[in-house]
Amino acid sequence: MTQVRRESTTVAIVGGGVSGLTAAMLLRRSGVDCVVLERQSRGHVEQRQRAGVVEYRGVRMFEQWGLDQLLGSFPADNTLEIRVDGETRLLGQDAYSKDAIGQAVPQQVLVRNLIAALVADGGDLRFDAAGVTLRGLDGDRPTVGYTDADGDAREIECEFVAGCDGDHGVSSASVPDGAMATYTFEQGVSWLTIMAEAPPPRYPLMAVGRRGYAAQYFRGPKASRCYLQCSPADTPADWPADRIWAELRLRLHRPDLPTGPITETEVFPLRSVVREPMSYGRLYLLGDAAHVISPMGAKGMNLALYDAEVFAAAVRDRTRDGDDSGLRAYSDTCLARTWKYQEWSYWMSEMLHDMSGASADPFLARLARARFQRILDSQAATRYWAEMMTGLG
Ligand code: RFL
Repeated sequence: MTQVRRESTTVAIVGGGVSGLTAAMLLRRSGVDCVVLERQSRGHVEQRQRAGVVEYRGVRMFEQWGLDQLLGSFPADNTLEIRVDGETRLLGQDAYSKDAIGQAVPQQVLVRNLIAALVADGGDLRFDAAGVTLRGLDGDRPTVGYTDADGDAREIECEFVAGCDGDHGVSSASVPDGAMATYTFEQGVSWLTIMAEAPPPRYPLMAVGRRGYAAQYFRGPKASRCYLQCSPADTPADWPADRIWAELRLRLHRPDLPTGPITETEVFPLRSVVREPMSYGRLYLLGDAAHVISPMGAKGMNLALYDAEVFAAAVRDRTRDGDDSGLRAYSDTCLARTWKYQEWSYWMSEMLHDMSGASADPFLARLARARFQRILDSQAATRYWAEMMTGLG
């Protein structure tokens, strides 16, 4: 029988996405040992396209940890263009929004930069880690088992496990029944998500109107992320490139929309998930492992960054000063922010879809338009919008 290779570390991090890599980076900065176990290859995680903006709070976080070089050099002010039946409305033109500028960073660029910086710093990143299992989470020394890229069985004993492996990962699934509540909400709306090699608009562009919701965002000087509200029964096969571009032109009211090769499409049901509490014994859930949020408010990656910082600071305080108050408060601290942004993303998502006729109820459609108008008319509502966009809310 082949022997299991055993070793130990302070924090075993399961998942090498945004939350896992950021937690690893901040832990290393704090002098805390950690090992990252990622199921996929390095090439795979470096290519995975998703989010695109680090909000102002996140930019400030990277600056405070001396890591702002990881964010690249595309400033993103908080301006959003929303076309309502073809008429432009600009949000984020107020002084508060102008003062707190985020950074346009395609998620895969941030992931690539984090991996390169961790490798350069001697960080322990292990890709192609198969069959991760978690044991002894309710004891003092949990263990994480896995099979490495050479097929060898390994086991890491640790003080803490950071579950950074997304919504369907092994971390949340390892929590015994009844120890954690899972709140799930299906919005009943689906999007066709599109990556295209086509120049983005000047500002992130959303459009509402009777044909349904649509959006186009920056993902690079010649790369766009686009969304089209679609039937939940649709599949990518229902949306050949010609149909996508024709529909985007109509919904975005951009007859001259520059096109380009479409590199990826997916049909994506809008849903939200929150797990409470975000910890069990020595396991702490971070990012999508703890909460999935509607992409409407562009907050998924930003919540993951927040969790990573709260977790890393709490482990640092515990290992350096014996102070475990941060770890005890971890779940409450992160859940307070999670629910606040869940509410905002839901509010925004419902408003913009109802304005596009998603509810099929003309009364609700008119209420949604009145709600939207309030953001433009009321200084207090404008300020609230800005606080949430910047991540300072
Ligand atoms: P990730 O980035 O999914 O990373 C999880 C990692 O865990 C690995 N893994 C495992 N590793 C080892 N063992 C296992 N058993 C494992 N199981 C899984 C996976 O391979 C992966 O590498 O989660 P993390 O770190 O929590 O980060 C969360 C963000 O990725 C996510 O919230 C955002 O992408 C959400 N999101 C957006 N967020 C924004 O802030 N702004 C946006 O505009 C935005 N747009 C989006 C999005 C997500 C989308 N999805 C999911 C389809 C647009 C889309 C289309």
